[in-house]
Amino acid sequence: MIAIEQRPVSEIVGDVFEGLTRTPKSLPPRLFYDAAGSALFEEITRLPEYYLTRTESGLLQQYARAIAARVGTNVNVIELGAGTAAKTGTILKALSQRQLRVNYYPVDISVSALQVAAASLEANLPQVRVHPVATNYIADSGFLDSVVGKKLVLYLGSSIGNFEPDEALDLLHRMRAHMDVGDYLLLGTDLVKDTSVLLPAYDDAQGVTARFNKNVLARINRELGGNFDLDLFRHVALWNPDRSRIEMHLESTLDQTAKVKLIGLEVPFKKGERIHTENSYKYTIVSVRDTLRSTGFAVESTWTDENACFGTHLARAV
Ligand code: AVJ
Repeated sequence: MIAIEQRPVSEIVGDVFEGLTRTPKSLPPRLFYDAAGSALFEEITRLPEYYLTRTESGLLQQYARAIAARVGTNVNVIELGAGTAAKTGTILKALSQRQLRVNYYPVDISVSALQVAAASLEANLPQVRVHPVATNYIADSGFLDSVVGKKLVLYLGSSIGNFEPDEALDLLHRMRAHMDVGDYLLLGTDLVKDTSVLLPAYDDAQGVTARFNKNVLARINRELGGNFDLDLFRHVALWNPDRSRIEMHLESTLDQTAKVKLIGLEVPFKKGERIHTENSYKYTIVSVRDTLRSTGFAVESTWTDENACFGTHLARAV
């Protein structure tokens, strides 16, 4: 038998090949989140311009008791894309004041993030039983069936904003299919607002978002032997009013060709040509209600901050 030595094929090969050979070029936002990119995203959430995380945390703190009162007792909490679950403690605490034990199922693709979540919650909230679920909730919603009893599904942080509207409908529809009438969904969405607030959130003064965006090229260099020169690309964030979304792009500042050695790819760029790296859809309270209504939910409450920057919506499966 001949032993063929194999180096593990990076999981990003398909995305990179497809994205960089099509016109116009694009790369999916999931490529942002390797260890370096996840650390940069954490840094983004603390930027003065990035109002989303702090506004949502404030809303959850302010309304946790109201949310707990509304969903009632004997609820099991499932959080999609939980990450390190930094914002979830307030909700779990409010619930644990009304029921003896709270089962909490953080769902994330990152095992290391789930470990952080479990460790901090178990230390701080002994009534909470943490059951981490390491899976891709977008591809697989079957894990919801293993949770017995009443459910409160959390989908926070405006994560839904990365989906095309039809994909968002599809995801909510599939979630609903694994829920019973009377179960609850708590959804966090960023809201449409003036570009003077929206744009700096995606193009901050310290350039952290630019580094986050360019990390996708750095990652291709690291994992696939690419030779992208990060200084020859410009971070572009723009508001697309027709589609109600922030777009992020990487724009080539000159005619150039990059190589990606491990997949034998040459990628030519014209000066000004862009790689589309992210869409971040912004909703209105009306569009959230319509989206939820058409996927089998009824919004019972929407909470927003005083500037109506961010919405936290509690919806009941009907
Ligand atoms: C994690 C998708 C909610 O769209 O605001 C932050 C990602 N991109 N800055 C967002 C992101 C650039 C973020 N989400």
